[in-house]
Amino acid sequence: MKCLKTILSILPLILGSMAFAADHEVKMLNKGPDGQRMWFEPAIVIAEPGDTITFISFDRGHNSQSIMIPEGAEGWRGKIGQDVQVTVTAPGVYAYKCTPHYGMGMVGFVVVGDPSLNIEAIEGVRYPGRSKKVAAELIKRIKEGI
Ligand SMILES: [Cu+2]
Repeated sequence: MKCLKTILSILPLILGSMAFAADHEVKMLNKGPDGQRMWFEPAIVIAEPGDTITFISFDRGHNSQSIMIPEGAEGWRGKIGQDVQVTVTAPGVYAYKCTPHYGMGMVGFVVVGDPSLNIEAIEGVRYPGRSKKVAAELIKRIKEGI
């Protein structure tokens, strides 16, 4: 009986913490909504600490791998052609890529809380090929508050 009481007393704490964590879905696409080739949709996710991001293998041949993340955060490397779920805890901006299509502009960002914490480091990344232009446009939007 004591055990049940303990469970009942901590249950609201468990449910409470779950209720605030949202999941954000990002589709990995061959073609974006504006005709972009090789695209994460949405390319910018606004999240809160504790939220999860699920990268959906909508079209084949893509993955999601972190490039530059806030201090104290954990990086990730999804397998090609598979969904991957990431929990974002540390505040700041997370930059990630699709490994095979990075040079084709397949790059994306997750903003957790205040982007100014590490936006300079994110801007300092040497994005290859078409990602340079795509990242610059997305970072501009992040700085302008989307
Ligand atoms: Cu890809």
